[in-house]
Amino acid sequence: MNTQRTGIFSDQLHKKILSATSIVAFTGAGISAESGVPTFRGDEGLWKKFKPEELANFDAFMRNPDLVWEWYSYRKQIISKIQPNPGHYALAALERLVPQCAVITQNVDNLHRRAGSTTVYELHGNIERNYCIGCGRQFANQDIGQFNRAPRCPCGGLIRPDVVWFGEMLPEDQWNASERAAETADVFLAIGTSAVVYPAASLPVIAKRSGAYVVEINLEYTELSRTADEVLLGKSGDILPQLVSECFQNQ
Ligand code: BV8
Repeated sequence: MNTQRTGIFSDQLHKKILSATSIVAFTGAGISAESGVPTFRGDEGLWKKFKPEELANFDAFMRNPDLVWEWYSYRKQIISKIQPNPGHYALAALERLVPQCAVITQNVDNLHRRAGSTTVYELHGNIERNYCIGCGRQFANQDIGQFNRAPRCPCGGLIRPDVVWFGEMLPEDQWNASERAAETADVFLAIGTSAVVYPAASLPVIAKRSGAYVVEINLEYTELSRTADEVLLGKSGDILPQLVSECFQNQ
């Protein structure tokens, strides 16, 4: 039981964090919710209006490139207007306080890097990058402007967002680095994820099996809660800054 506590958090969690050589933060859409990025499966979640199979897969894109592109244009516009929140900044601060600290994110919004995290593994790509499905040429968002029709490359090929769609492999280098980080973590923080998308959702289990102390930070219990050593219910934008300042107040 982790009942013993001097501050908000259990003494056990304090001990684990302060003695950790490696801390991994595994994040999902929930960590960006307080920045104004809609989550996927919440009440007003992105998938509410659309079904993943309709939009976030290659066949849907080839069947109706303009509809899929319109959805990504809408999300790109949201992401171009938002800022990282205290949860992102707390993880960037943690990277400066712990010998090894990696962020493994399922998010495509680039907010961890914008908050100052430097070791960030993007499992599902990055919505600020795009590429031609014909010749592979890369395009930044500003190179292609805001289209509601799928833009075309000078070679004539369709341009798609550089995100991982359902049924697509994750970037091998990002997955391998994430698996290694999960296997060697002393503390594994699973933050703002419903833990239903694989293989990403297997990382907390890999960490647990490899001996990590697994802590879930979420508004509610999830598939992952039974695996976690501790579940901290609340907003990540509140909990993460409190956790970092309480554990490292003397540094
Ligand atoms: C693959 C990028 C190999 C695009 C995304 C059956 C069983 C198991 C697996 C499968 C299966 N059938 C198919 C599969 C594989 C499939 C899969 O897992 N499907 C699921 C749905 C069953 N996976 C794949 O296809 C993956 N590839 O397997 O490759 C392969 C290859 C070929 C053939 C076969 C296999 C690729 C998956 C990647 C899909 N791409 N996104 C885009 O963004 O447009 S997934 C999408 O979901 C996002 O990346 C998102 O990050 C991810 C997970 O969602 P969450 O981040 O968890 O967000 P969600 O809204 O669900 O939850 C938010 C949470 O935050 C909630 O719990 C909420 O309570 C909490 N929260 C909210 N606010 C706060 C908060 N917490 C704290 N503070 C707050 N303020």
